[in-house]
Amino acid sequence: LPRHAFDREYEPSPTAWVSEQVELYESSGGTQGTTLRGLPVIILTTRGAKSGKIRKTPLMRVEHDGRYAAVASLGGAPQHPVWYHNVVAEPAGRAAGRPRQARHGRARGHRRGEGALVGASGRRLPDYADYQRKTEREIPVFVVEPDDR
Ligand code: F42
Repeated sequence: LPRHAFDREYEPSPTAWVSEQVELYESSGGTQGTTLRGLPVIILTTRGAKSGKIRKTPLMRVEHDGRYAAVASLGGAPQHPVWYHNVVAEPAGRAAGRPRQARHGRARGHRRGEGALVGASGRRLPDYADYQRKTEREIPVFVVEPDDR
């Protein structure tokens, strides 16, 4: 889809600090709003499984073998974030990741029980290990492939 098609159907997150981060990231061409508590983020774009609206979700930029791992942690909440279901329904999303360079990627399929990736992200971003301990569900991890690979 051309970029304007995404933008026309874009529905900002109802969570103000989240939609403000996306707004800042995009209006600055990926030079501001690039971190959360000092750690880099990506902006994952999905289509709402029910509404068909374009949703943009900041996520931690967990790098793994030149790819990103999108971790559906939601702070260790008992349920998956809504964007998880959007990715399952339509795996081809987009991710803008690098400041200045605006790398886009595609989420290609999700992998359950991705022990290695959760381990890797857990080491890099210790919060994820804490989140996993908080919840009964297995926190899903998606592999987000940059387009330039
Ligand atoms: N969340 C994470 O899970 N992992 C992270 O690593 C992470 C990092 C992060 C960094 C910066 C930042 O600003 C936020 C970060 N977050 C992270 C939070 C993340 O951006 C999301 O806010 C969070 O994961 C919650 O995602 P969510 O999809 O559950 O969002 C809710 C609040 C939401 O927007 N809901 C919408 C709504 O209107 O209530 C619906 C969105 C939607 O896709 N709806 C579907 C549709 O079809 O449009 C269907 C809804 C249905 O009924 O099924």
